[in-house]
Amino acid sequence: MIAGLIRSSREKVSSALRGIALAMKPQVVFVLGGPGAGKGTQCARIVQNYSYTHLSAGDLLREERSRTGSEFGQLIDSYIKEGKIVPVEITINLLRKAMEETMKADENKFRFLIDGFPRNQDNLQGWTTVMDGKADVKFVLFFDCSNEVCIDRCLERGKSSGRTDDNRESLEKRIQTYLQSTRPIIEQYEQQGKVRCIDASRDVDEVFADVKKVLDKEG
Ligand code: UP5
Ligand code: MG
Repeated sequence: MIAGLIRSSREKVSSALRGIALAMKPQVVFVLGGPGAGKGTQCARIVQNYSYTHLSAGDLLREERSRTGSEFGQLIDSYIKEGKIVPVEITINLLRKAMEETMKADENKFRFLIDGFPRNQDNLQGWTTVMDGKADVKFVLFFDCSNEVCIDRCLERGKSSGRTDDNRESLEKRIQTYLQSTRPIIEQYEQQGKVRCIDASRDVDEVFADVKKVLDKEG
């Protein structure tokens, strides 16, 4: 009987350990930079070459905006057009759900590129409240690009993108928001030695060559 009990507790412990091994803590790289700096383009390249899942906060918000029955559709729509930052409760829920679904579908997918987030203090606080201890932020990949280049790229894309914020008026607001709210977040991470800065004004291949150097070194 005692042997049976020991065997059963051993089995419980080993099954719990298996559970821990399976539930890897998400490893996160925040991807930041101005509007049109090339965050999405470079994340797509990274996904082709490394085992990361790309989650663009902007894409998740645009999906939620067009989801039938979403109670936030109109709010998201007006925030995006105005280049303002959507309240974090909405964004963090979308990110958390996307991370959970990804890991549930494949336990090996625990590395995430979180693109376009956190953009302000509210975002950062929301992340800390919900994710502190549950995910590790490895570093911030910062695509550094002049405002002029950013604006030109988005205006060019605006000819065919259908994005409601790829027009000069929205872009000026997006740049202002970026300078006032997002740059201080990047600076905060910089002080912690967590920023990997990439000159994003060059062509896509040159930028990616530098991205590779960072990822090959730091995973
Ligand atoms: N392009 C890319 N790289 C190039 C290169 N090296 N040389 C020449 N051209 C290059 O690229 C933009 C365009 O430039 C493309 O046409 C590309 O081919 C070309 P892309 O890779 O899309 O740049 P990206 O930095 O991803 O630009 P994006 O417009 O997506 O940046 P934003 O940060 O402005 O947009 P996002 O989708 O993240 O957010 C949109 C809005 O959503 C925000 O303004 C905000 O209102 C809201 N939002 C929140 O409220 N909270 C969030 O957490 C996230 C978003
Ligand atoms: Mg993008």
